[in-house]
Amino acid sequence: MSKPAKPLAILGAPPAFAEPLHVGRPNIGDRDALLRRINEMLDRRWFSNDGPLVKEFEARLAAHTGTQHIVAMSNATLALEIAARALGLKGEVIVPAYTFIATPHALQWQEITPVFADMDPATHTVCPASVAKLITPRTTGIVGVHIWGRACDTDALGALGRQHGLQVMYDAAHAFGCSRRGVMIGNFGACEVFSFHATKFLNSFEGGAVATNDAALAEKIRFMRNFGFRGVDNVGYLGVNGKMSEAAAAMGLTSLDAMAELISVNQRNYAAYGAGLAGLPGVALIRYDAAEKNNYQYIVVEVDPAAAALNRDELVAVLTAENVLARKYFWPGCHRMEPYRSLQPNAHLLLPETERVAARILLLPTGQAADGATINAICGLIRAALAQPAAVRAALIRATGS
Ligand code: T4K
Repeated sequence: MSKPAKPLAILGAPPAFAEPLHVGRPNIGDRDALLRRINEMLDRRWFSNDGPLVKEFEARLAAHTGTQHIVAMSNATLALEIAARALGLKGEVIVPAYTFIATPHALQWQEITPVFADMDPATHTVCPASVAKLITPRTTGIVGVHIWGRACDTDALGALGRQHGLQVMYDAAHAFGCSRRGVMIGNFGACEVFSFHATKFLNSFEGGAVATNDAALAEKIRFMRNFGFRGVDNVGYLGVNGKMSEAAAAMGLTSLDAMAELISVNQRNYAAYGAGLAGLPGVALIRYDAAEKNNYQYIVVEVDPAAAALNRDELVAVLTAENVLARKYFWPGCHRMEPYRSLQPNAHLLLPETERVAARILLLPTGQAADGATINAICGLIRAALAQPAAVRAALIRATGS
């Protein structure tokens, strides 16, 4: 149970936290081990281009996921672009509207049209029935996204791919260390893409990787990552620079060493939020299937405006005033962001669940930067706000002058 909260900042009290509390504060593993790796890298004078740290990182990622091939990249967005190109995607590709903007951008950047499918509200992942309705003669692929590390319905998406001759790949930016029916993410579809951005529980400052069990695809992706070079003085493909640096791999390896500890911190935080928010009408933490592996890196709260005393936006305003920078990922949905808003102005008509759920979600701080006392205080603030909705609403109206 959380402690009684102090008076709310939105009602004129000082904020609960002097410094902003961010969602996505990076985890740091063993600092000395990181600095040792960086020092060794400096001594070697080998900073990039498939260096020993990148090779070690790839091998350890492969061991963790049980995937045959891992190709480390400078970030997940570029990894998605390279994977889509290596798979020959063109024309139209079906993606969820409820995802980070990088998923459709990686396609649109290559003049492939992302076609937005609706979500399954139970999992927040793409709804296979919605995908099926969007397949046209121009469709070449499906990109599923394992939102919050909860796996897509890979059986249904795989079946659609086989039935219609489409490539199926996954944006697994959230899903390193997660499983579906006991199989680690990294082993589904033609390939899967991880992100190791600073805000991910396992980070390499910036970074990503393509995981695949297809040797020919992995080889092609490796060449594309390095300008298409096939040995010295010979370019065999159109390529780009998607290489991971040695410094990034040093951080990635240091994160991997700490992975078990980072997941247990996230799990502990998830349990603390669960206890702190228990019993609040209309306020629900999303559930992670205890039978699967999950990294618990996101604290995702769904606020039902019909049952909760305040809606999501009101709660975010309350928390922001306290210096708790809750985020509304992935509102308002990619279809409502440019260039898609202009290119596909009617997309929302086919996305009722995305529209409904995206307006309810808020994310709260977790990871090593959030301790038990912080989480208790945040839950106390939410409880206090929900206990006095009329006062909060009046304060919000005064603040916005409307
Ligand atoms: N696919 C999906 C489904 C994704 O979610 C993402 C990225 C991608 C693909 C692409 O992966 P990468 O190309 O990035 O590898 C953040 C992250 O930048 C982004 O990586 C992530 N998803 C997304 C969910 O969250 P923003 O625009 O919210 O970033 P920003 O700068 O607001 O950072 C989030 C919070 O973290 C802020 O409150 C500040 C805090 N922060 C951030 C950084 C970088 C820190 O405290 N320290 C830091 O160093 O996207």
